Amino acid sequence: MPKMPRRIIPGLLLVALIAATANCSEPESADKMNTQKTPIQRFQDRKFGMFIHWGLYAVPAGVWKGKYVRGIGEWIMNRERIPVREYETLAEKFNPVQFDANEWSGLAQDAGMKYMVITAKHHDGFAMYHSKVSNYNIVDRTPFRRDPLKELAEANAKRHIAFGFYYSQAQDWHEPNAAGNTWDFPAQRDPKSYVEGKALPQVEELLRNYGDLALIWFDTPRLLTKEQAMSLKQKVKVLQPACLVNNRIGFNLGDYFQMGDNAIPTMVYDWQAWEIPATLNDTWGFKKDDTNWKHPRDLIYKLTDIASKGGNYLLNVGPTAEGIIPEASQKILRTIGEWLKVNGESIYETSPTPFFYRDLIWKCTAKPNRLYFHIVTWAGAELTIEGLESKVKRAWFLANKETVEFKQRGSTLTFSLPSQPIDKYNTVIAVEIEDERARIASGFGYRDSQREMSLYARDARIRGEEARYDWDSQSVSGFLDSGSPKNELFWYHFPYEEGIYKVSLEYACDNKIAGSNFYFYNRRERDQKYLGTIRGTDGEFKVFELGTFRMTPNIENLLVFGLNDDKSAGVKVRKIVLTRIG
Ligand code: FHN
Repeated sequence: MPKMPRRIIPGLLLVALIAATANCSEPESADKMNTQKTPIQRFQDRKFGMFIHWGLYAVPAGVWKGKYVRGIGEWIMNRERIPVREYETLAEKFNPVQFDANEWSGLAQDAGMKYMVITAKHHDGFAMYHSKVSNYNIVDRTPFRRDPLKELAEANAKRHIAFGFYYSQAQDWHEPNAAGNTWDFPAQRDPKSYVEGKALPQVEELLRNYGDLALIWFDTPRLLTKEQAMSLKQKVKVLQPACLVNNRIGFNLGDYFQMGDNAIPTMVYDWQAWEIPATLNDTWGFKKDDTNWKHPRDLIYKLTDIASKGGNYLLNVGPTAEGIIPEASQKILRTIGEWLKVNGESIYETSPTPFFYRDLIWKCTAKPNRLYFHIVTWAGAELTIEGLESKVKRAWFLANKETVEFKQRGSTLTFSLPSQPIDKYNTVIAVEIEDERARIASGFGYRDSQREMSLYARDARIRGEEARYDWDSQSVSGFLDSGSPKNELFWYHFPYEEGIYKVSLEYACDNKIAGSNFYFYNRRERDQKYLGTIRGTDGEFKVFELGTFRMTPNIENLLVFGLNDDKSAGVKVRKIVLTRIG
């Protein structure tokens, strides 16, 4: 990931080319939300999208030759080093007769998702559409013989859901000259012949034959040169100037920035448009044994948190080989959709919080003359917001439209609340303010309050088969040593200023299970590392200092807490606090 702040600096060739196409009228987008806005603004307005990983890997669904295969489902060919000739035979078994484009598109609509991105070709190299470039595709090789992407393009256009394609531009395990397949093709590669012979012409097919596309979603650039990446971008911009490309095209050529998978940053990221691809369980492609579904409360929280930090949430479903989006995913998505039906105005077309968050009680999104306070942990009879200088005219709950009583003294705003939440997941208070943009008192703005910053377990990306977040104790536990992957909590943290920070860790541990080793480090600056031993706390939450860390403003900072031990697996980790001391 690039340093920040950064600008996208396209090569001269690309500049010339885009200038040459600038006079072309922008093609009509399927998304009619606001044609006055630029494609990137329309992208940012959508906020919530459906990602679909669907391909031949849905046939084994995480089990190969009777053995459960660890890791993400769509990587099964790579993990098991399945020879091309053997993997190809999965196509004969792929017959998703229950696929219904209208149902999938309708589910996205019910979930309140404004865009959809589906795998046209993932790393396994199999095209999920009718490609003339390679007959390794769903129409020519499977008994299904239909082009589901064409059907989805039509279904989404009817619903005004913006549509885009995932395309694995460098990894193609089916091709000897692409990146990734070292078991069939150990010899040296000629990526040029793969890019020119398959990737570029397939991207062209997608741009020519499926109507107006909102974006092409490239992934894992590996092996490709800058010139090759630029030729892909050119292809997109020449054929559909309004079609965006994501930053995983490589070389900072993207129209918008991509966070890592499931990687929610700890604070507002306002340098450019961005998106987080995320899973509903622990895989992208369908795995029949993966039922570690995230709770709708967690997902509504994440959607709110991401919007409040300025990003988009691209949430994945992994349909089965029969063409069904798993029932559990459907249920979860519809619950989110119900919440959005009532509270959507606090998410879509919003800009990020003007405030710094000091606790886990509320989040904020903004619009001209409006603030939305999302109460994510019910605070009881009152909620106090410090630092708002703009005069509040009125306040009301989005859930029932009822007025919320408030007092405003100086820059302290206090709402009177009922004892119980109005919405069981996230009660939103809409506030009308006199100023178009909220005026925030010095020391309370999201950029100027970083003396003390808490990294909560709730906001961490959690890795590990058994590790789970518990909302009541606000902590993660279950650090059982299950081999691979490891148990880790990740925070994507980019302080706005360079400094020395005192780091402390808060956890609770029963005395009898204490004693295991843990680590905490910054993956970008590996010398900033702490190794420690879990101590007993009589089961109470206690704070332990881990020393001082130097941190620079870089989006590549990745703070990692790790513990892999059956003995202390039950330790409850609540948060890490960073206090600036120099
Ligand atoms: O390797 C892929 C993975 O299979 C999946 O498609 C994700 C989605 O963001 N992208 C890559 C890993 O980052």
